[in-house]
Amino acid sequence: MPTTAPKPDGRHSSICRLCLSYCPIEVEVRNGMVASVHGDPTGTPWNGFLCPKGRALPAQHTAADRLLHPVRRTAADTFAPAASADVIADIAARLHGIIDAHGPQSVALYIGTGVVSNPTMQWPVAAFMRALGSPMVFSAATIDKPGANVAQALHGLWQAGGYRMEDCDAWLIVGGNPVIARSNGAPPNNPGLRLKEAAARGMALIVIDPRQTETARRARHHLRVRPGQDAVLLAGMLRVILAEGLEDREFLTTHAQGLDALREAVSPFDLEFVEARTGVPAAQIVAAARDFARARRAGAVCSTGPSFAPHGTLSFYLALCLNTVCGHWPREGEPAPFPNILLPAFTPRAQAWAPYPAVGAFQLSATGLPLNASGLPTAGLPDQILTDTPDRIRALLCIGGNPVLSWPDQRTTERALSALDLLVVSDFRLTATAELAHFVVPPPLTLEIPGNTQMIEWLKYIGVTRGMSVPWAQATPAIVAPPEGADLLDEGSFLFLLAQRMGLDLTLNFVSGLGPHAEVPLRSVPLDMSGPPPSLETIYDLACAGSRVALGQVRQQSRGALHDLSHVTVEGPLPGADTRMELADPMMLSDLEAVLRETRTTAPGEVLLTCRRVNNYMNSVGQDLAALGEPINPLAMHPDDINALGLTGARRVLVEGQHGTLVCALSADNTLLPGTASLSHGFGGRMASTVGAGTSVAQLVGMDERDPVTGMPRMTAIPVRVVTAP
Ligand SMILES: Nc1nc2c(c(=O)[nH]1)N[C@H]1C(S)=C(S)[C@@H](COP(=O)(O)OP(=O)(O)OC[C@H]3O[C@@H](n4cnc5c(=O)[nH]c(N)nc54)[C@H](O)[C@@H]3O)O[C@H]1N2
Ligand SMILES: Nc1nc2c(c(=O)[nH]1)N[C@H]1C(S)=C(S)[C@@H](COP(=O)(O)OP(=O)(O)OC[C@H]3O[C@@H](n4cnc5c(=O)[nH]c(N)nc54)[C@H](O)[C@@H]3O)O[C@H]1N2
Ligand code: SF4
Ligand SMILES: [Mo]
Repeated sequence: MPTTAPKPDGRHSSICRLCLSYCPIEVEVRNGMVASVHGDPTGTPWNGFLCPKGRALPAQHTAADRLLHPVRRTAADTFAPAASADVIADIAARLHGIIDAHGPQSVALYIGTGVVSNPTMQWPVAAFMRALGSPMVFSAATIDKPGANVAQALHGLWQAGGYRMEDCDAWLIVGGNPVIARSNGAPPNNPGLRLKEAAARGMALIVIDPRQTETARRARHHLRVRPGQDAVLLAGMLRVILAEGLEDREFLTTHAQGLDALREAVSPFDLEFVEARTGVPAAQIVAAARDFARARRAGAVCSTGPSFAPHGTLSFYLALCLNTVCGHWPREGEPAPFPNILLPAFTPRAQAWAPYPAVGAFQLSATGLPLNASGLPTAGLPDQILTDTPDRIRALLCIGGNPVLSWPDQRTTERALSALDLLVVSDFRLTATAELAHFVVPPPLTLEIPGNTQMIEWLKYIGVTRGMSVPWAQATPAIVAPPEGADLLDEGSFLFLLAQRMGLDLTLNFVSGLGPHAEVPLRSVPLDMSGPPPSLETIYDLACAGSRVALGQVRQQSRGALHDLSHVTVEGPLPGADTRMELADPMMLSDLEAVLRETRTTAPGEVLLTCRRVNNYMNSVGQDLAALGEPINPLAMHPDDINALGLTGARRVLVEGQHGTLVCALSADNTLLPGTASLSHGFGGRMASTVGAGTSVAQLVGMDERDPVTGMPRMTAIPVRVVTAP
């Protein structure tokens, strides 16, 4: 529950927390309400940046469709308002009934991207499920970039992390567009400007993307890969580097193993083969590989493009191999690239962490999908609800997520959610998912709760070259109070009160690090269950305990501040250390061989549908706000394809895939690679309803091609036909 007193009328410093850029803002408060939001102009490392989503924060807070009190489904299938205390009592009773009959495993929890807006939810969420005794914890991370964590487990890690882009002479982004998506693959602070500055100082930006994105336009080498062929291209680059002797032999001798096996595995990926498969001219591959390898410092980062394609984990793995083969890891004496600010102080070392298990023993019985280094595969959740085995999931708590529009195979998702005995949604509006819920419990919005920048620092654990690359920290109190008369519960308080009602004890666990390689030992903090829930500031105090810079100090600098952490340098390895990173994981090399043999081609008339993000919307958030324009989500195609397929002049088209069809608007877009099309996700509503604007691409995504480890289905490079809509 928000505990900080709201601010008086006037301008106040805060942080936009709609995406992981966490832009510093100034909020104009009038009559106790958010009147307008501006980028903070006072010389922050964001340079006053603010995007349309941030400007629309006031509209989000005052939206007419915002839920201001819990609702429960009635016998007549409508929603009736209810007091939060009553709703908690009802949910507790129903959970007790389900657990008594079927065991704790029948209760699952899904935590979505809402965690970006209120990170305090993550610890009580995990604590609640531990207390319940259910392993069924799912998150949006496993339909985002699960291959990142699995690849890091298979490859091992560099204890000091990867380089920051700001220090690099070459930088490789595979299937990401940080100029628009902001938080992936470039510094979080105004990535568009940072990429421009980097290009101006001569950094070789290499972008692998079928589309000529806003990011690719700033690149020295834009490799316009055919969708789904990233592993082939990365293997080809590795082959060039090894054939030309550009590897860092000294580094490899001490810190890696498996070089000979990797060399052999990539040897069939010669330039002729790679050009034919990827569509990227051989000369470009060679030039990019040389720039990457010869750089004094460089980094490679994969984002959603390769993640959503088949062999996603392999692409992440090969990107790590590129870093290691070229020795692009920070050495002893260099400044620590990601030293932690609001995360605990730790000792970054020029030493490898050995690989660790990528797959756990627990499996989802319906699909056989295992618990893996990124968590339990969300794409296996619907089957685990629809299965008729005794261990089926019967209740789902959905916290800050919108499965109907974000999970693959929308038809199956809706069928599964409708089959639940209990669906509880924490969201601030009646989303396509909330429409299927038995209870919806709305939280306060970002400017009504405190926050700080710790969350961005976490990104380094899900991608070694990501995270807070400027030593910046900021904290914000709640700026305004929730609307008068509202009955709102932040996610942690909701779960605390539910646990209290169910007689469960919650213990918050704080970890920083990956797998077994925590930077500091795990801290467990049992909560006092006898009184009210801890305030969000209390949870932040616990989460930031032992931080390199004290949260109390950060709170006092309300505009945020840079901290001089230049004294934190990379230290030498521990004496006798002989841990190595692995270049030839057997599972990865056998997947590479499978890639080599693949002969999939598109049939005549088919195009490959790709994913993309748009500036005005954060996944499914914002489409209801008039301030952000009309949410159309047209299918984008290259004008030549529109011509060739006889679609010239068509306003609406029918997109037919193996898993469904979709009617959508058509737009000509000459940034697309001919033979591809693109659609964003998060638009539209339920399949049967007319609620929601734009079209939901989840209707075209299937689940039959799930990665055996991460469960990631094919969410890009989907073959479709496009015809004029009747
Ligand atoms: N404005 C805005 N910002 C966001 C979001 C948003 O919805 N809107 N969402 C947030 C979230 S949850 C995430 S995970 C991040 C995602 O951040 P990014 O991963 O940067 O997302 P995109 O901008 O969609 O970039 C993906 C790119 O992959 C390309 N691509 C598609 N298929 C392939 C392929 O097979 N191979 C390669 N190499 N490229 C391919 C697409 O053309 C696209 O340019 O953005 C976050 N930030
Ligand atoms: N086809 C296709 N599918 C995709 C993707 C794609 O590009 N294409 N992208 C994938 C990726 S990268 C991701 S991360 C997932 C996203 O999957 P989800 O996280 O399930 O989807 P979102 O649309 O981000 O839903 C976030 C929900 O949280 C709510 N919310 C926002 N802030 C708060 C808050 O503070 N508290 C609470 N309780 N709720 C809040 C919002 O209203 C919204 O309904 O989707 C994945 N699915
Ligand atoms: S990029 Fe836009 S949505 Fe993201 S934090 Fe900044 S202003 Fe907010
Ligand atoms: Mo995501």
